[in-house]
Amino acid sequence: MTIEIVDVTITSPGRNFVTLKITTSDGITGLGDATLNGRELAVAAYLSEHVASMLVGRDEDRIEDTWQYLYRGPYWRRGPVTMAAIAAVDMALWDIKAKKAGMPLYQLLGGASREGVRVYAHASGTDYAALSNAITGYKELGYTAVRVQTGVPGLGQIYGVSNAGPGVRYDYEPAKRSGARPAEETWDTRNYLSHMPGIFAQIREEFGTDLRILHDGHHRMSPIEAARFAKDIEPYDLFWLEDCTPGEDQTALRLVRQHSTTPLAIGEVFNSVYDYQTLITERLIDYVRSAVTHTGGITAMKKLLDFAAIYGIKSGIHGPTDISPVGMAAALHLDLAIHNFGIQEYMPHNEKTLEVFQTSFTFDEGFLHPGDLPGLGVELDEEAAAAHEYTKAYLPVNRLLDGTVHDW
Ligand code: CS2
Ligand code: MG
Repeated sequence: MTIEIVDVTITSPGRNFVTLKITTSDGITGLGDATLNGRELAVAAYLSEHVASMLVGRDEDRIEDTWQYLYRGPYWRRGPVTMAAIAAVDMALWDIKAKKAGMPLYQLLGGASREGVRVYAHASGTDYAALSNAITGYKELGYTAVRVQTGVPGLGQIYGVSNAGPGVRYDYEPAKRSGARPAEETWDTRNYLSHMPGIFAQIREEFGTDLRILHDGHHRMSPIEAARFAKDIEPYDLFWLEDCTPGEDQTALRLVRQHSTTPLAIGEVFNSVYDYQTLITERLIDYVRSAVTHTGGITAMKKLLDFAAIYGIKSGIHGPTDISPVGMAAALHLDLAIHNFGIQEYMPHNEKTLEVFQTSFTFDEGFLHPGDLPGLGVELDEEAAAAHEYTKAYLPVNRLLDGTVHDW
């Protein structure tokens, strides 16, 4: 059998998604997520204009060869656009292979290594009271781990904080349909560094020590600020501090490690194993944060996580709403199968998205399971997808109080 049809679907049920669908000469279909938040059309064009014609006529079973063909063939390599495109092809081919085998994908990856996949929710609030209310809501839903983000006095809207009011919120979508250019937010690290340790102290005081607490620094601290912050929050026993400083400056994490034992997670903006090479071989991180969608797919992600396992580093796969249900399903199959699983991020998609993507993964008491349908277990309703037209959306740009552009 061979690859016969390659389709790219762009849909926007509340936010933009790019989905690749491959159909074989025997009519078997596979899906891949190619969503790159704020740059969706770049990946869609890369797939439609440059990759699709390379795939038609190829043997769909030759997944590794196709991956190498798409990675080395174009000469230019790595980067978020290329690796999201390769990821979508890879996911779709694994989906097809598992459907042909009549088994859920995790069975082809070695079978289940656990009963379920522990997930963490996003609890946020403009102040501690709103954050506390959100944490309580997620605990009541059965979550055993929450990421906590809160407003900072003196600053307006900042990353990660839903200002839609207290309680369980699944509707924080950072990409804004802001017209020709991104919305702008203002940031001050000094306010943040002095405010946050008290928030963690209040959380531990109110919720005790069992709850796993995660926090995302979102690239905004300098290495020495990250070292200070990681040291200041050590007493609050975080499950991880994420993106404490821009991770592409890999050796900067040596400074953070010298000052703190707070576990570190990095990598959601990375797209290849080479972005992690120093971080992993020097054990400068504890969790690999990449999404299957942004790192070249299941083939590449399995290799990356097996490499990390040698150094005692675990998975913490990225799972915000800008990873589609297809990308989330791919993550869950890997999460269930690998030995060095850490935790899975889970921001549930909205109802409209779940009308477009029919999923089979299930949530129970803080754990997800990918389900046992053959393949990834997700199908795309193309008619429903067509009802939601693409609308340009940008992630915000961050500036310091003096107007200097900063990491968002
Ligand atoms: C965040 C993401 O989930 C996270 O850890 O860093 O929500 C990130 O802001 C978005 O994926 C950007 O599109
Ligand atoms: Mg993050």
